Amino acid sequence: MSSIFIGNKEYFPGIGKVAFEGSGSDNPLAFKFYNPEQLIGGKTMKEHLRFSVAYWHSFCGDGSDPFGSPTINHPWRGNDSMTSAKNKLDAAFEFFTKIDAPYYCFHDVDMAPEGANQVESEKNLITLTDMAKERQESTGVKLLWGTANMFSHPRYMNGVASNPDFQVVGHAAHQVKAAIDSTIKLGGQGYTFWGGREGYMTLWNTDMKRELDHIGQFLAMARDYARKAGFTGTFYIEPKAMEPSKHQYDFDAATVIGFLRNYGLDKDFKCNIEANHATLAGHDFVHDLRTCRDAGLLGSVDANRGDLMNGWDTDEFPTDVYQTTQAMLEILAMGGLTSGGLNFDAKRRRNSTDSEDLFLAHIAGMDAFALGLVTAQKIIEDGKLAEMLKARYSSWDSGDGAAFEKGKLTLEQLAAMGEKGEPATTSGKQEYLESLVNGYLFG
Ligand code: XLS
Ligand code: CA
Ligand code: CA
Repeated sequence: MSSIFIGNKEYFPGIGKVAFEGSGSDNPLAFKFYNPEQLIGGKTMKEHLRFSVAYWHSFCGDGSDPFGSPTINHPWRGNDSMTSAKNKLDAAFEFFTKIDAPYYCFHDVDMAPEGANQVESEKNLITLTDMAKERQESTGVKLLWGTANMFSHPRYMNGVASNPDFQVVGHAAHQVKAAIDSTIKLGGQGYTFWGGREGYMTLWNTDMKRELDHIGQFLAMARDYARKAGFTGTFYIEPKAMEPSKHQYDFDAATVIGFLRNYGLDKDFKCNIEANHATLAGHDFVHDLRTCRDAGLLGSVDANRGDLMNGWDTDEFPTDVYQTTQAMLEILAMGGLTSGGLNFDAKRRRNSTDSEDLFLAHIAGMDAFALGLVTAQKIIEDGKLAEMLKARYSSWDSGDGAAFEKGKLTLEQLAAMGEKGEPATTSGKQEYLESLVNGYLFG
């Protein structure tokens, strides 16, 4: 095993480049199902899956939670915040290279420490992103999307663009402009807005219509600036129902799609769907993916999963192959991801304290999505599910059903058809379909 290090130090010693060894391997630090070069329906797994590592959970998260202090020790901590940030960057690129992830995503403050004011923060960001650019060039790792963290700082406690105080919006604009500049410099394929504080706690103090108008206006300004500065990638809005706000404006995919269309943003913006956020809205992950696909607005995916027993954002690594299969079916059905990817917005558990756990967690997620991809392709090639779906709707394919779809019937004509007697009782065959899916998974 050869050492890989990006700066002067190897941060994950004893771990080499993770390779595909197949399902028979008992090496925990090998892929069992993710074989980057394997062809699935004419494209390699690597091209289909477009994996990305989230900078925040992987290199900033330390296992602390509201009840306890950190459990994970990061060996890149230095004597001051800029030294730590530079070391962390090297550790991150070492990890991306070893885990063989083609992409990463970051918030401004994940990579560069905040300064005493916005101007200093931007200076730090420029220094670190200049370094990141060099690291990208030397390793070949690319930026999937950039974003600004506009939810941690106390100035945003009442919202960002939705803040009742106009002064706050100027600060937000400064931060977004700097984050967009960095994303463009790093060749980012996307730019994400997750409105963590864009919501409200009580309607007693909230003018909802005005706040939404302000968000629409702010996003249009950000888009116009980025396009003028040469950004050709996709903007994403990431829905989330709650947490930290009681009610967030970007509640779920359907809400975001309506918002984008309402404010004329749907040509430049798409959705970035996170599995755990869909379940917080009371939907299955696949429901939000399908909603976006049907609207032509599925851009990218934050690949994680929640815990269905509780109502918060646990950001677990996605290891449920049933869910990854459903997700990959949606992605294949829309012709694959283009500028988006599968970004592991997931954190290892507080109790997963060994530094190899970061690798094991990503391997588990990458293998689960590879299995999902293989199974989804099997389902498509076999065609039985699609055939049954088509048959279920066949009464719309010809005759009066087709005339209805073409808008050629009046309500009176339709009502007359209702006099023909009771329709037949037709089974939905749900249990059979579910057993077919189990056959593709385990057969
Ligand atoms: C938080 C969100 C956040 C976005 C990026 O719940 O998932 O991490 O993905 O700001
Ligand atoms: Ca996310
Ligand atoms: Ca989340």
